[in-house]
Amino acid sequence: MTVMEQRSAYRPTPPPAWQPRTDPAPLLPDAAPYRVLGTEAAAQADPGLLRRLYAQVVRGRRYNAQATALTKQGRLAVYPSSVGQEACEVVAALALEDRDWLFPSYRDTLAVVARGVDPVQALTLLRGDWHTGYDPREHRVAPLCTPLATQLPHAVGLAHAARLKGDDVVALAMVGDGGTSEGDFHEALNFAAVWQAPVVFLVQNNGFAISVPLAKQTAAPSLAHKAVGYGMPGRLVDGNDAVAMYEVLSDAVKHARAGGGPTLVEAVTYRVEAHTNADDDKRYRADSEVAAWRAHDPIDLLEQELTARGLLDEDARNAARDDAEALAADLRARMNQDPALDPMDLFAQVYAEPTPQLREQRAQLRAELDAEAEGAHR
Ligand SMILES: Cc1ncc(C[n+]2csc(CCOP(=O)(O)OP(=O)(O)O)c2C)c(N)n1
Repeated sequence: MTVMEQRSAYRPTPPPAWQPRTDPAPLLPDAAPYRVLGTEAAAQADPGLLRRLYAQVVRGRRYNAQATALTKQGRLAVYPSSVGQEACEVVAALALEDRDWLFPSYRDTLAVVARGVDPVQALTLLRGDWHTGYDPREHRVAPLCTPLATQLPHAVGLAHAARLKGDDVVALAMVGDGGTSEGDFHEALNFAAVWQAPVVFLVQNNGFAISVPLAKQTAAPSLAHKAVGYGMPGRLVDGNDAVAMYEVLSDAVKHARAGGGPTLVEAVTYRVEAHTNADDDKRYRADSEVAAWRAHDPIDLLEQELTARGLLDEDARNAARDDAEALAADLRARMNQDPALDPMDLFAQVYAEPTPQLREQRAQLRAELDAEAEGAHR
C-alpha cells in the first residue's frame, strides 16, 4: 500500500461533540457606554429619581471639596478625590437595599457616606487615626480597602456564604481600572461566576491608575468585555450619567438577587483631580483632556435635564446647596477637633493571638508612652 492509500484508509475518531458552554452573545457588553441623560430616553426618567440623584451628587461634590480642603489644613492625611465620579459613587449606595453589602476601595468614601456612614467615621482611615473607623456591620459597609482589588474576593465570599445560608443579600464591590489587572480581580470574578454568587462588580474606569493610562493597563476592547471570559454579563455605562448608572446597577442588583449570578459593570468616567493630594497630575496628562471631561460633568447633566423639564427652580437649587453646605460645615467642625486617641489601639483588634514581634513592639511602645507621661509629670 502506498502512503496515500494508507492515509485514505485511516479514519480517526472525531472528538465528542463540542459546543460553547454558554452562548457568549448575551454576555457581551453594550457597543458604546449606555446613556440616558442628553438622549430622548431622559424624558422617561422619573422626576423623583432625578431630584434625589441631583441632591446626592451636589452633596457629594461639596463633600469632596471639603475633604480636600481638610488635607490642606493638616486635618486629613490623604484624600483620593472622587470629583467627576460622584454619579458612580452615590448610585453605588442608592442601588442597594439596607440588607445588602457594599465593598469600597480607598476612593469610595463618598459611596460610604451616601450609604449612611458618619462622614467623620468614613474618613478615619484616611486621617490615619484608627483602623476602619466605623462598624462594618452597622451599615453593611466593608472597610475601605487600600490593597488593590482585595475587597473583591471578600465580597464574593460574603455573597456566596449569604446565599448558602438562604439570606437574600447582594454584595456590590467597587474597584478601579488599575485594580482589574490584579490577580484578586481574576480570582473573584472566576469564583463568583462558577458559584453564581449574587455580586455586582463595579469598575470605575476613571482613565488612570495614578499616572498609568488605561492604554498601558490593558489591551482588552473594554474592561466590560472581560466579563465574557468568566461567563458573566458585562455592561458598559456612562459613569457620569447618574440615571444610566442607576438603571444599570439596579438591574444588576435585581439580576443577582433573583439568582442570576454576578455582573461586571464598567462605568466610563474620569478622575478630574489628581490621584490624591500627594500627586501632581500635570506630569502625566494634558489640561485639554481634563477640560473635555469637566464639560461632561455629572451635576451639569442632571441640572440640564431637570431645568429642561421645569423641575429645578431657584428654591430647589438653593435647598440642594444649603443641604450640601450643612454637610460640609458639620464635617469641618468635627474634623477640626483633636481626636482622643490611644496609640496602643494600633495593636488592638488586629490578631486574636498577636505574633511575638507584635508583642515586643507593643511592650516597647507602652514603655515609651509611660516614660513620656512620667517626663510630663516632672
Ligand atoms: C496591591 C497594591 N499594589 C499597588 C498599590 C499602590 N496603588 C495605590 S492606588 C494605585 C492605582 C490604582 O488605580 P485604579 O485601580 O485605577 O484606581 P483609582 O485610584 O484610579 O481609583 C496603586 C498602584 C496598592 N495600593 N495595592
